[in-house]
Amino acid sequence: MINNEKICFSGVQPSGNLTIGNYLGAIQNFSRYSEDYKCFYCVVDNHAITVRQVPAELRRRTYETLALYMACGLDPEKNTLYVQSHVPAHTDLAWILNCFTGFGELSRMTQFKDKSARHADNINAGLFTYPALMAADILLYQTDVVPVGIDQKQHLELARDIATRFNQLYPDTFTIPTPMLAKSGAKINSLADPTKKMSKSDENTNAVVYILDDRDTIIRKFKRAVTDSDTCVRFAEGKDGINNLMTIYSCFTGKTIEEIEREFEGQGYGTFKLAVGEACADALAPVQQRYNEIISDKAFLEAQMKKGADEASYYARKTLSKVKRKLGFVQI
Ligand code: ATP
Ligand code: LTN
Repeated sequence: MINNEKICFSGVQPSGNLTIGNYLGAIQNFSRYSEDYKCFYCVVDNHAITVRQVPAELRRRTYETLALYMACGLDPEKNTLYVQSHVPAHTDLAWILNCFTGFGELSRMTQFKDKSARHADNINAGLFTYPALMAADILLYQTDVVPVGIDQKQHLELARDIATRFNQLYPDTFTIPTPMLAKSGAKINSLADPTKKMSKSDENTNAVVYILDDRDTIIRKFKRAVTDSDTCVRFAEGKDGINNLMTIYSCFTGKTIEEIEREFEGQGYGTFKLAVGEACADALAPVQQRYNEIISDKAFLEAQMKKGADEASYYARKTLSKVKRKLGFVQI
């Protein structure tokens, strides 16, 4: 608790251009917690270097991700918005938690298995121990809730296990966090292969709709989305492409699946895909407009980074020094 408010933490990697998966599964939900929780939203650059990054792009995307947080409605006066590497307590606690995390546990993480298959030339120790850093991010702030997409649920469960294990040895150290998945939108799939998650690091840019894509590009990408040989817009098993488009349409319009089925009864996929593209472009237009205003003001963004890092450090240091005291580290 901070000032009688429960605590919310989440993070996004500056590892690529953000997608509507990041938006619907995570960032859009962040602002829902702003009113009733003390929120920390972090740009997790330490996580991003578990796969190789081009330095100039990493730097640019760090600014962009912070600007997008604000453009998506996160007020820096109400939320602590900051960059992970500006608060060294994250990596400090991560080392400690590494010593409380099992090799077997880390070996079971599906993200590690996926990413090590995709980056077979660079299976580094950071990629392997990444969930301990993620646990540190969360536990440093005595976090109660963590809004994330479904792909992060396994990491959250591990964070809970690490915290519980630590608390058994050293009672009352960490709050046990709860994952908060979006009601719909917790898993948005690729437009090219709708059985797989839409991912910002996908090489096929047609499979992915970026938050900053312009209207024509968005509509074109939805027009090309892979569907099936049926013609009826209905949510059913085996219709992964249509199910995904219906989920996206539902998230952007607030309509239920039943309402969408009725709306497009007797109409073909072409009309439906155009409607999804338009709904998405309409919803993103105000975000893009705010983003363009914010991103051009680098001094403002840097001032916000500094303010966020100072605020976050204050709370992070409290937990870190408690942990070190409990472990028996000499503090001077
Ligand atoms: P990468 O491709 O680099 O692994 P990513 O697109 O998975 O990146 P992250 O930075 O790892 O993005 O994720 C940020 C947040 O967005 C997380 O909470 C994650 O669960 C959520 N998220 C990412 N992709 C999707 C998706 N396709 N559907 C719903 N939520 C998603
Ligand atoms: N692992 C997450 C990003 C992330 C995160 C976090 C999310 C790092 N630290 C803490 C929630 C809480 C990802 O790859 N999407």
